[in-house]
Amino acid sequence: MATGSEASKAAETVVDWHKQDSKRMLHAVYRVGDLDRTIKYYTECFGMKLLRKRDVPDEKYTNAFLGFGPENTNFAVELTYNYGVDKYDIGTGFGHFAIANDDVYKLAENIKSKGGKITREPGPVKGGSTVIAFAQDPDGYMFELIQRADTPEPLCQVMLRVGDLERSIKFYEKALGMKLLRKKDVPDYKYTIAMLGYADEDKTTVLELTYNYGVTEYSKGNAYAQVAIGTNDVYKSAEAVDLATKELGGKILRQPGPLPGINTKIASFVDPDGWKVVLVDNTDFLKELQ
Ligand SMILES: N[C@@H](CCC(=O)N[C@@H](CS)C(=O)NCC(=O)O)C(=O)O
Repeated sequence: MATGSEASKAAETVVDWHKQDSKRMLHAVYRVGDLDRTIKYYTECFGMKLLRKRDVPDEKYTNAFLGFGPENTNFAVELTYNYGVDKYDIGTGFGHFAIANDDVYKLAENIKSKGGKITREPGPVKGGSTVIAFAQDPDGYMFELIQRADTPEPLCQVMLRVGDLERSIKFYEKALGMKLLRKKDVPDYKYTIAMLGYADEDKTTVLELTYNYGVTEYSKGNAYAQVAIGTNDVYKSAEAVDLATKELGGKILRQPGPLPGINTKIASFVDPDGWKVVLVDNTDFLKELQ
């Protein structure tokens, strides 16, 4: 068993590693029932670009990557189409992705004119002043549209609901070296949100964790899969995750190592709520893009 001083030394090593590492949110992975339908919707309604496509017939699936900029600098969505599966259950835990735009009213009009669905008209967020709207994609995934001046990263949030916000904040700080960028309690609407990430929330993609007062459990469904985070060393990053899971919950799913076939080094784990994260070696990821 680790003595007290060994444990605190391990914690210090982890903090040092997070400081040295260059972690970055790479993409969110989820399943869709018709790849062409989603690509059309995201390019026409949201203005995303199709960045790459990869068919893996041996495993009977196709991936498409879309986003607002190249994957070596920007966040992307990685859509997965499993041959023959046209419907998924999104569950109650997944919240939304978000798109920042300098004119949400115009964006919402554009979405409607292209046949897209606006489920919440543009206007100030309840309990605040930022202009938001919500759009729903053909599979039922929600996209919050957020009014914000020009930004290098329009694909700006992945929102997930959690059962204990303080536990989640500690977990993402310790396991992944994320910073708590902002926390906002909205008692009138009985929820608290925390923005976590690696740079300012108006310049990069952040994880938005939402706690609804009194709600500790959500269903995960089978549609949303995970976020991928780049790191300079999956082995060292996995050690940090391992320590965090021992203290706060969650579990390593895949020990760090190269993926058979493509040799990209990865590790994966679930957080205390069961949300999955994949760590991907930064250098291997750039090679995949070539
Ligand atoms: N109960 C909400 C809490 C989170 C929330 O309300 N978020 C704000 C955006 S930060 C929102 O969706 N507001 C809806 C509105 O203003 O119409 C949930 O779980 O989604």
